[in-house]
Amino acid sequence: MDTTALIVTIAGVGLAAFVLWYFFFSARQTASAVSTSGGVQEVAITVKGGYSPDVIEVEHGKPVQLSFYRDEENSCSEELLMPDFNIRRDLPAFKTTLVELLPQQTGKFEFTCGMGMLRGSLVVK
Ligand SMILES: [Cu+2]
Repeated sequence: MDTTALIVTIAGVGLAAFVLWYFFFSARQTASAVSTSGGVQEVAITVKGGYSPDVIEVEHGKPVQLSFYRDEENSCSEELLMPDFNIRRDLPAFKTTLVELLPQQTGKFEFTCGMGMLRGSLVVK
């Protein structure tokens, strides 16, 4: 193996490691809900090639209001599914859509786009 091949190999391995790190670690963003005086737990989520934040922590037994702002027209994210809460909602582009739910049980509940490609989770404590 000559020097050029070695450099290309190292660069390739480095790039692969970066891509893995990016998808599995850096993309995780956790946010805790902020309770209003009325006791509603509010979280704002931006939808653009994914959900940001994509891990949302709330407390059980109190109403939750998620406001999804869809900052793109990419059809991938036009539908939001929260199967554990029987929620299926259209998210119009460049608009905020409010999704309200009452988490009764603790646990981790996934939400995804209509195709299951974009993923986030609601962690109920
Ligand atoms: Cu999708």
